[in-house]
Amino acid sequence: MNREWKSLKRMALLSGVFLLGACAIKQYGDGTPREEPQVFQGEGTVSKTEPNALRFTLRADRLYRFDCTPVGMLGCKAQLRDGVTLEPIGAPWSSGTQVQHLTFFWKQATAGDVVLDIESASEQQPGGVFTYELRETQDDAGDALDQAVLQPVTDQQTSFDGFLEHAEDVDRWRFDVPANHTLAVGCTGPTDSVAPAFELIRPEGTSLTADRAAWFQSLGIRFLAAKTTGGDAIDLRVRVSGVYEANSVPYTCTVQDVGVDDFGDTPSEATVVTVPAQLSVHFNYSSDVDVLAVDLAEGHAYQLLTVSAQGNPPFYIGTTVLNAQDTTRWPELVSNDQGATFTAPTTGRYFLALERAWDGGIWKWEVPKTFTYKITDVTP
Ligand SMILES: [Ca+2]
Ligand SMILES: [Ca+2]
Repeated sequence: MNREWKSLKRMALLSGVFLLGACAIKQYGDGTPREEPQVFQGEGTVSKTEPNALRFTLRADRLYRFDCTPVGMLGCKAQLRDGVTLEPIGAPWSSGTQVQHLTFFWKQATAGDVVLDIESASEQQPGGVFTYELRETQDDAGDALDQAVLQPVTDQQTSFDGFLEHAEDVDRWRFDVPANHTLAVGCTGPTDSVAPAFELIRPEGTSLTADRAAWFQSLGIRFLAAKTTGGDAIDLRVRVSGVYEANSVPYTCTVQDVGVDDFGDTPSEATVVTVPAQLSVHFNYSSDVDVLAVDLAEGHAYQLLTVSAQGNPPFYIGTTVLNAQDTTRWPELVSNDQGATFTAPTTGRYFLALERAWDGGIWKWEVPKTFTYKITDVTP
């Protein structure tokens, strides 16, 4: 899994040009017939002193996509201008010199001429040749409830590409997830410093991940997970963040159904177990919580012990004990080779919430694992 994530990331980093070119355009809307989309293609030359001014006659109220591929110059820089006054429209778009292919989008409000001044993105190599394509396009996914675009999800990691066409763009993708299954999603941008913001929501808009975000630091990919108890759809909402704001930027999202949640996340969903108990517990994702309900006797001491498949205690587990009313908590009792010992102050129902401990120590950043959990009465 580690390797798959890494290779995904490497692919996203190294093949920016490929991703830009391969980004599929999906249609949504009311199906009203439209005239054939405009497409312009060609090539041009940039000298050391003069940009190449491309002129196009465009339609009103359309989204346009411009692609520039440099040949013998270092990246592309483009300034959009009004076709009559030649006044600049917005700031120039630049690919920079690392990802040399430039793609950007703009909404053309009125019909008429525009001019695109094309230059090299670097003064160190100011002249050269470029090829371009300008075409009418559509947002790849809308943000409204009925504009989400369905993406397949399986128990294997799969990925798809999207585009934030402009600073206000919000894309909504939809996944059908079986009841009590956990959906895991990570989205990356073309470089480490350019990543979109994303969250998982219910189709009607409630956030499922506002306080459940987790960071797989060793993989460098922010990874969100959520489940629906009823098997409803889960939506992924992607929007600009940070340096994205000045650009049109592609992104790649990886999705996986990481399986059935073996134990509920809250006391109301807890599985009742009888002491002494020995059971297998699996964390579906890094912020999964598995809650057990136990009946304990006043003054009795209980050992809470975790054992991994290798026979060692998995130190990244912590047990938080809650009393039945959730008025008292004993947080994150340690899971070392002795286990934690909990002495019940009164006879009654307690909840044991097992979750990943996020303290320092590199072993606590491991990816989710299955372990054995033992509850034993060790009253002297
Ligand atoms: Ca989009
Ligand atoms: Ca759980």
